[in-house]
Amino acid sequence: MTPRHDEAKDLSPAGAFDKILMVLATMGAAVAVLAAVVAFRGGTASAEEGVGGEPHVVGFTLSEFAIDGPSEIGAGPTRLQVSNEGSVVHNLALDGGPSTPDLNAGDAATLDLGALDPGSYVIFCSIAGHREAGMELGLTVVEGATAVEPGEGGGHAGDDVDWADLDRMMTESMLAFPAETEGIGNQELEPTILADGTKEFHLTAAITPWEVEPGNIVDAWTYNGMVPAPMIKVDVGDRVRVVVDNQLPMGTDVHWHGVKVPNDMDGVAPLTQPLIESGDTFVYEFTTQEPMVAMYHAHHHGQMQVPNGMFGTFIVGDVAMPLGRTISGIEIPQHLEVTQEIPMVLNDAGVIGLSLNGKSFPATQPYTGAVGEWVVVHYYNEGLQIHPMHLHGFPQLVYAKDGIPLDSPYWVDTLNVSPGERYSVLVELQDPGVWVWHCHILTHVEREEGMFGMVTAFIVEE
Ligand SMILES: [Cu+2]
Repeated sequence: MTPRHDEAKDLSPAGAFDKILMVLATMGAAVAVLAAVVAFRGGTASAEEGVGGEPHVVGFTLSEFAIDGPSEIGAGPTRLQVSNEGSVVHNLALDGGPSTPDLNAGDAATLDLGALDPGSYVIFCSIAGHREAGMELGLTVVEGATAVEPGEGGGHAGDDVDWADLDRMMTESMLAFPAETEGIGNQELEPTILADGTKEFHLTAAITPWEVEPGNIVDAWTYNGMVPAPMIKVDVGDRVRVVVDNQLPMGTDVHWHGVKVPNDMDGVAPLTQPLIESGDTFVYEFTTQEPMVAMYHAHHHGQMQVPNGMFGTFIVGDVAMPLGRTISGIEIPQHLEVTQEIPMVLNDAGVIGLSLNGKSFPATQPYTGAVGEWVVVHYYNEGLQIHPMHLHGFPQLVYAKDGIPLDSPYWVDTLNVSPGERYSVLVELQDPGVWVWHCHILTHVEREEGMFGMVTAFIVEE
């Protein structure tokens, strides 16, 4: 096998069908149906036996988070025709071999694997977290085989789509909510008050087990063993001291995202401080200057440490709400009691994957309240993708962006939150019921096996 890297635009006869699928996807066709159609197509993917040294051409499709295609192919020169039918960037790599470039949604490429010897291979998507989320497929290369068998594990083959089974899996997955798991994130961290009034907090960074969904316990990278990390709440004007003990196998640092701090406290090793080596400690110290809805996370190898769990919320004082004002004809009471302040931390990668506050549905926390209550939600996106967060039933009044009060607050039913952003919203629980609350990128919440990921619900009582 002499693997080599090759790239080409989609020239396959299946290209037109791919486009129809894309249109269906953007029209918001039911995810389960789409997944089944994609799987059907995967099962009958074009495969041509090499003639006169011509390579086999084998089709594979990528989506969130599956690789659809044959699991068995013949030995010899092999070329994979790879198309991304998902909604985010994917690629396809042979373990220990070549990879396609990163493919945007709708893109395609050819991956030339050279002459494959008989044996077992693994192909996967190397985008952080995607392999762990299910984008991995075993590929058996068989001597003398001339026909490509449809995939066994990658979806339903041909006419065998069991629609009733898809219905059953979706229903069962939804009725499993809420499911208990070990560990709760965002627990408020109590400071030690020093003689001069300084609030001292202790964070220990380490790899610790974290149950993302029932039975799925991952090696998370955590502060004090929880995901999201402990919530730190201080007042404006507080002297804050945070002692960071690094028990990770590698260096780290902590960036106070959104908090105004001196440059040497900004947490960007090696530019503003030395790297906190494995086994070392570092002390951050600063005085808070203004109300802020902020967060903290690793900066060093953030692409790995943050999605794996090293993120937390950091609240300074109270950000002003537009009380007594009329927004788009709706009057906000001058005197309203906020009964809950909910941190909603979004993630989509690393070992944690698609999650709300470190948990994947049905292990996400349900929220409860009574008709007439007002609640505040602070969204934080610590992931790598955008997430349009949709709350059924009640409009959300966006009153602060990145902790900065808006001169013109506005109502939404879906709020797009990009990586690094924070939004603060005020919600009145107006009607009783189970009101689902989820990311509206449908592949972030549903897959063929049912509901998962970025979904929870507000359960409102009379
Ligand atoms: Cu999303």
